[in-house]
Amino acid sequence: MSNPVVGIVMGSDSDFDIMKAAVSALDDFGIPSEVTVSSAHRTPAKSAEYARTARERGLKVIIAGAGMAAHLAGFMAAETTLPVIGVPIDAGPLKGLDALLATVQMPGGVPVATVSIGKAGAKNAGILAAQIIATADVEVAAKLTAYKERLVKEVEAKAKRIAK
Ligand code: RP5
Repeated sequence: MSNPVVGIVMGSDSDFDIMKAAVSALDDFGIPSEVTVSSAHRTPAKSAEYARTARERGLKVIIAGAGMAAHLAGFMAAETTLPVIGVPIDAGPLKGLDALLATVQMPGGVPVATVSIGKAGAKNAGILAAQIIATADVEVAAKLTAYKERLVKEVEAKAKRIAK
């Protein structure tokens, strides 16, 4: 199996049920990824080290998912020049709005590409990472084109099913 090019990090194992949508999306495009748990608050040293060494370890994109006061993606973005995609997780009583704001509201100079809250966001994070990889990989680009064509066919089939 080839070396991972996308690092998927989450603040807790309780995020995995949602974050596995990012793993599957990358698997579907044949992009090798690695998965770990690391928290901006509970294991700050591990999170910083992960982000600092990501490029030299061969990663091209980091996907960081966290809930509540979700600082993981921003924390990683502070420590790397790789693109960081943030997935806000609906893990607490505020149903992800807390994580969305904490992830998306980065100060100027340290971007985090924030996707939607929860499973759709995790899936989109995987697809967005594939699109970033595809800027320099024609095979992945072709798979993305085929994926878009599948989406069109699926919607056409749905329209046919309910049309009157
Ligand atoms: C965040 O706190 C994690 O990303 C998770 O979404 C949330 C709850 O974590 P656990 O208490 O379930 O470990 O840091």
